[in-house]
Amino acid sequence: MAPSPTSPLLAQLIDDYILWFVNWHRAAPNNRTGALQPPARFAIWHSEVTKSLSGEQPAIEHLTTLQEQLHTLVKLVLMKTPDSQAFDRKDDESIVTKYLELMQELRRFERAFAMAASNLDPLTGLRTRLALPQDLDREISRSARSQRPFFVAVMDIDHFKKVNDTYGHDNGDRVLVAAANLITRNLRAHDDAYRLGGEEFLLCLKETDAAGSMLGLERLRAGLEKLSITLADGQTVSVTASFGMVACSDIIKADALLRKADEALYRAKHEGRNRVVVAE
Ligand code: GH3
Ligand code: MG
Ligand code: MG
Repeated sequence: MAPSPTSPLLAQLIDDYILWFVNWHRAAPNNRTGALQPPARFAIWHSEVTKSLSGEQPAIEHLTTLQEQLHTLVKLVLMKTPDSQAFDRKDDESIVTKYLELMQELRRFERAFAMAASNLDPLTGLRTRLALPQDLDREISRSARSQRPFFVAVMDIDHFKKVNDTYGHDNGDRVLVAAANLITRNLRAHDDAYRLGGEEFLLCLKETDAAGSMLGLERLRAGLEKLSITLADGQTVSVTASFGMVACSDIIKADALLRKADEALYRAKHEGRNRVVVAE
């Protein structure tokens, strides 16, 4: 999902809806016309978000339907309630229920936008690949200035498809979370970790030398092999991963660096998996 400019507008829209609801409750028995007006910003937000996202958007259509249902319900109840009379309790409850449903949906959007804007992967909490090119370029120039190398490793879980096929996609996700948590525990303060997608991760190791980063990756590899991951039904499973490591000591483009790491990973897979291979 695309982040701004829709996120601030969405926050205002949620505020508008809280206010709208308070007004609706004050509408009985007076001030009925005000309660008929949906917050004007909904239409603006709706058009912004549709423009910023491509393809079919069933979630937004659902939200629009909820919004229309709520306001139709309000109109009907206002029409059937005689002036100066309180709303029927059942009518009142059905509007409250619809309003809460709409608010929950809006909050879901708010969380999704916040997550997208933060460049964090919702499943594992690691960084996504979106921030990677600019992070790597920054590291490459820093390393050129300081004449100190840094190390990039691509990590790919072995035979992960078999985990999904055997235990289901949800359990596959549990394995990904467990692997990501292990990566986080193994990282040092200035290292970075990314989820590149699927069962692939990228580690950026700094303030170390080739032997040090090899040792760190080896520790991670052995740690994953030993890790007993609990699945939804309580049974446990273990996985291994292969690593392709590359040292960055020259001026090099980020995509060339990643290509070298990928080639080393390919060799690690080819040579039997569950190992760390250093790029030539
Ligand atoms: P290899 O040892 O050669 O890496 O084999 P592999 O099975 O790990 O690799 P392959 O690329 O064939 O399969 C990767 C699988 O990862 C296929 C895909 O369904 C699964 N996958 C991708 N993203 C996710 C995800 O977010 N959650 C889960 N559970 N599975 C995912
Ligand atoms: Mg893969
Ligand atoms: Mg794999």
